[in-house]
Amino acid sequence: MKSIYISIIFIIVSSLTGFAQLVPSSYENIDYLMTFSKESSKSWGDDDFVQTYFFSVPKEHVGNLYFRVYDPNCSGALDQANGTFDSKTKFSVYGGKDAFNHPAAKNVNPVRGYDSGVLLDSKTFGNEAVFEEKWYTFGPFNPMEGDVDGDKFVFKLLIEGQSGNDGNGYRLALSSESDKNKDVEAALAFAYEISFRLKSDPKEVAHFYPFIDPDVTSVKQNNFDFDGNGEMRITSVAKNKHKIESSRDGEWVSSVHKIVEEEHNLSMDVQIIKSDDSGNDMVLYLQNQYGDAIPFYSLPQPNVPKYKYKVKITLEE
Ligand SMILES: [Ca+2]
Ligand SMILES: [Ca+2]
Ligand SMILES: [Ca+2]
Repeated sequence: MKSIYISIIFIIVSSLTGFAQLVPSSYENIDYLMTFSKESSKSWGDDDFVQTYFFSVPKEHVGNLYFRVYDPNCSGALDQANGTFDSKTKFSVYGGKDAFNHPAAKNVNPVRGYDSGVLLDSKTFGNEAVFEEKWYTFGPFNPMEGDVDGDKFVFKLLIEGQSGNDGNGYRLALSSESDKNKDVEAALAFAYEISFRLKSDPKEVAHFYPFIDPDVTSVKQNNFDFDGNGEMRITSVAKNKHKIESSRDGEWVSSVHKIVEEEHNLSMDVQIIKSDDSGNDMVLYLQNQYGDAIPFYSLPQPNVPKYKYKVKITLEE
């Protein structure tokens, strides 16, 4: 009885605090997404000055949708100054045919067609103090304005560094209300490449949750500009803190890791562990054996993966 009672309390507390469509999520344990403007050197930690995020909503959802951005301006505590804050960042919401399904939309680089679909709304932010550590809301949108993908509608948010050379730190949320973050049931946030700021405290481990489809036999992880600042590893049902290659300042590195059947249809946990309290912005993406990028969900699917000892069952002696 006591355990049932505790479970009920846990569910209530989770529903109040566990915003499923907040990016970064509490599971990821990073401070902010980080997008630099075009005149910045890539060695500040952003390789292409464009971040793409997707939000999928079940077709049966009824009611308006809102996309919200926390601290959209580039001027203040969450942002990275390079000289004075003189950068512009454009936030755009896309729906309609091909917003998600165009192959370029899922490319890790802003190749031709990355901005596919119908532009529903956009706004460019500079160093306006009025947006400092405040939420800005796009919408309302009708779910049917999204790109049809099976039993879901998918929307795309593009965050593009424009003129200037500073880094814009921000958070994103999908919400069913305009003035606060309220989850849309069973909606998911995901991206194919993430450009982000790690927490300063080296005791805080960052986590990313790539989802492994049944046809994946190996993954190639690629990371940029970790500054040789610690180590990276993968945990899954079959990998126990498996160490992976991590990058130095301004460089890309990659490493390939075999996938076993037990890891299919689950998220893996890519962990980043810093060795000191320096500020650090970097980029991460994974590819399957065909070179296609693998989605990171802001929530692990179906939950945080744990290594299982003796996961391999051998039928013969
Ligand atoms: Ca500047
Ligand atoms: Ca900002
Ligand atoms: Ca860095």
